[in-house]
Amino acid sequence: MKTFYVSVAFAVALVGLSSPAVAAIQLIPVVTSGITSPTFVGNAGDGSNRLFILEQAGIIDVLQPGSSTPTVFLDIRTKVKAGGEQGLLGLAFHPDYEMNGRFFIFYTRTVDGTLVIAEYGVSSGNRNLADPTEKIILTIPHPTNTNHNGGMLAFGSDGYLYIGVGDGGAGNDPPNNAQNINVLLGKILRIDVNAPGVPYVSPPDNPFVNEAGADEIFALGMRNPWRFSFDRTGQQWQQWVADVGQGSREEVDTPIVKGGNYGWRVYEGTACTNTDPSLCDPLLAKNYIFPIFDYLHTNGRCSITGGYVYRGSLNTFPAGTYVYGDYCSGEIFAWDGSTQTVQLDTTLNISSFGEDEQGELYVVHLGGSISRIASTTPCTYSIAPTSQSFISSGGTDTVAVSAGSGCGWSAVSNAPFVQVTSGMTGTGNGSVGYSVDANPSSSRVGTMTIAGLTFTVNQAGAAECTFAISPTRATFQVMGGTDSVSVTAPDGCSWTAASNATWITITNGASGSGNGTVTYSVTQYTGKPRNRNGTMTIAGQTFSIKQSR
Ligand SMILES: [Ca+2]
Ligand SMILES: [Ca+2]
Repeated sequence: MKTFYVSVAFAVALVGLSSPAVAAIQLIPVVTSGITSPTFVGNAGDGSNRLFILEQAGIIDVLQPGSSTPTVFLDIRTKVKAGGEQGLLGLAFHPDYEMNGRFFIFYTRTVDGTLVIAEYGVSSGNRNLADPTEKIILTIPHPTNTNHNGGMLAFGSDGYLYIGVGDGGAGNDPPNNAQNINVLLGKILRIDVNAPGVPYVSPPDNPFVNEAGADEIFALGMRNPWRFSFDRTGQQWQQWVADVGQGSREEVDTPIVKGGNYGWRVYEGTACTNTDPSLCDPLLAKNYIFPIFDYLHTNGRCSITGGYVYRGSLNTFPAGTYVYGDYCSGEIFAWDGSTQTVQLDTTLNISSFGEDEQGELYVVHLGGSISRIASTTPCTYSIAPTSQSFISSGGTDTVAVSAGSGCGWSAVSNAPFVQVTSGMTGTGNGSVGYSVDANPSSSRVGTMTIAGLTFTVNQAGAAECTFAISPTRATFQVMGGTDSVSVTAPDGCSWTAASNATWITITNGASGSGNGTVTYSVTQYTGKPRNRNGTMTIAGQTFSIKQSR
């Protein structure tokens, strides 16, 4: 963010939003009061579906799912110098937060404005309160100006903590910090916070390890990388940095490559700043990595606020869309890989975007609100059937899912005896396959959750099954013949029929459930002695056959 305008806390007016002619998104208010100058929203990735909100003055709030009233998670206002571009600016939860409770913050220190990366932990007794014990990870002197602090923290797919640091402020980076590999200003840093016994180490493959240059640097040439994110898909998450421009161009850089030089202060976006005009020689252009796009300060635009690549399942945007905004114009943009489009033109001062655990996106208004970005045509889902009954021996079946194009869903079993065997996830219409285990005990009910809907499995239990056969015996003459046996059993109770003699053959009904019939044949008998006796085992009962010559 280039400038925090006067931070008067006012009830956010979500009225007054104007929409483009074909509005695809809308803002759903999540928090509209009780927070002052919010700078970020994010999630802990711990399955709790809570949101965490930063207030610039030095408060982290926690918001329970479904609530609109956050409560204080951590208050470090006494440590933070806030106002303008300074304050509590960044928050990242450790990838194993659910296990270790570790999280990291980025703030500007009281008195001197030094940038501080610090670690905290959740309190041992209450997951909605942080332990106030601070562990300083890294400090970066930032003595000259109050602006261009950067402020973003996020973990990459490599488990390392990435840090966006501004160039130290003023216009045109007077000390040339962003191009100086010996200072941490104007950089993307990457550190390992999992090394035992030390606050951090630099990953051994950082570009300036074992050579000139600060070991923490991952990429350089940044002006004010206020917000960046990782596209959480694929094995290696691609990093997207929105680097705030100076007087004319706002830019987005991706991917961020190790040791890459993203141009500032030689270039602002794709334009030569003429601060170091000789370096803009086209022959030297290969030294710099240019943005994938930049946009001009037209229509009141002045400061990009980086966002996220959409990977949610509600079709809020096409999958893979990069969503971001402009602090001054209030516009929310989408980049589809080739074109920037205005999705919504708001009156918000967009200080940040954020993601929930499902990958749905939020927009943060510095004036004091958090809103979820939603489609104007939300996804709807249905399943058919909604329940199924199984016999005690179990079985397999499928459930059809109906969903709009682009609407994602998942299927999980809530019962240990039911397994989802196919269609664990899908988009649009699809099918879920599942299996049900045999049930040796009493009848039972289990559910699956498919596309957010409940599917019920009813299964009979073998322990409740009683079987009777009628008749229980038969007599045949020399020529043999065919006959049948009736089985009486409760619905869902499965049984089998087997012959125990080579001269008795089951011709139909070798298995069944509930009431049924077994038919069999008896061969001709000409041997000795005069009589022979054989049996079948039907539903656990013995059926006797006597044949006389
Ligand atoms: Ca070095
Ligand atoms: Ca650049």
